[in-house]
Amino acid sequence: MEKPKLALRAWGKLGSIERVSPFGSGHINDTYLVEGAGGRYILQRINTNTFQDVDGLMQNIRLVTEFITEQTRQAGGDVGRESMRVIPCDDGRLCHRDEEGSCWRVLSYIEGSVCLQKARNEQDLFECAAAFGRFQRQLGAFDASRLTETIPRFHDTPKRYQDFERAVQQDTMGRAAKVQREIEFVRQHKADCRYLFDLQQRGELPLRVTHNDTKLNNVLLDERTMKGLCVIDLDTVMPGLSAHDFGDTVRFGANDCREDEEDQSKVHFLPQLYRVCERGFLSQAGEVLTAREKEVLRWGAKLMTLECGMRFLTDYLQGDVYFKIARPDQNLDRARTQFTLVQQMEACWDALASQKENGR
Ligand code: GN1
Ligand code: MG
Repeated sequence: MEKPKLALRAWGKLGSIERVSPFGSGHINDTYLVEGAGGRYILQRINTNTFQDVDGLMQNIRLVTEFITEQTRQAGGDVGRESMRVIPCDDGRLCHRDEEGSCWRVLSYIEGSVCLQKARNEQDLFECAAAFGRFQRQLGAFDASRLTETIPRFHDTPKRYQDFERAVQQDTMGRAAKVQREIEFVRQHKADCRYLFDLQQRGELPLRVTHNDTKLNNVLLDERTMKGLCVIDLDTVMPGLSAHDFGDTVRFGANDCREDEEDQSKVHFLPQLYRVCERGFLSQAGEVLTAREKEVLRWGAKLMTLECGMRFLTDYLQGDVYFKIARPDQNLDRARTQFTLVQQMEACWDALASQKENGR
């Protein structure tokens, strides 16, 4: 625990620190809860392999959180709890670089909030989807050109496919032979990878300010009412597609399994939960989305799940260098779970059409 405590010296203004403990379950950054005389805070070490332009990233977060805070104020909401705040170091910088080159930041801790790994019921999932729908609506008037692209081509699915093929060709760990079935599954979906990308290129889908990592555990709920309070993990806020934000909520939430389930017979995509996500998301974002955007939501669900599976499989082939793992084969299990979910979405594809499309 020495390094986090050392880093906190850059925030003398927080007063004496009593405890620093690991917090949350992110796959990329290291997160700690800081408790001290001045209250509770979140401390994070930013993964600088993943995020190379930390200053651009912190600037994005500052711009977006300030914008949301202002929107919340105007709507008469609870400013202290409905957006997180970046707490600058004593010298005014948004993050602190230590002697080893690690970057640290401090964020406000939202009191009376909970973060769930799995929805306990439909209402939890509805609140998650609604929180990301609201995020998109609140940022509807934000000029996306002010944002740095923190991970270039983050949800460029055709590019993710190319990265996957390269990892298969290189096979640096000698693992490809073991996962031929999974490789084949991805290859059968090569053409699908282009679907939303091409629509956007043709001007049929607009670029919006999107969150790009819209899973349940990136939303804080009020511990008393269990209503969505605030969206967290803003590292990947960038210009993007609304279908992707909707889709990642479905990927993580519209099922009854863990993301890294080892037993594929326990993995079930649940269409009724898909509808809950759709209702929740549209309850907030519906008024700003175009008819075309609403029509392609199911593609967002399928492609975010496929893309995430490709990324886990790519990382497995490359030796688990990107996503944190706690056990061998965890990335392979994560990939398999995503592919099972894709298959099950395909099995009920017609039923996932937007209500309007169904009514035609
Ligand atoms: C990562 O850091 P975390 O766990 O919120 C990843 C997402 C993946 C997700 C899979 C920057 O998010 O893209 O969808 O894991 N974030 C980054 O659970 O790559
Ligand atoms: Mg996260």
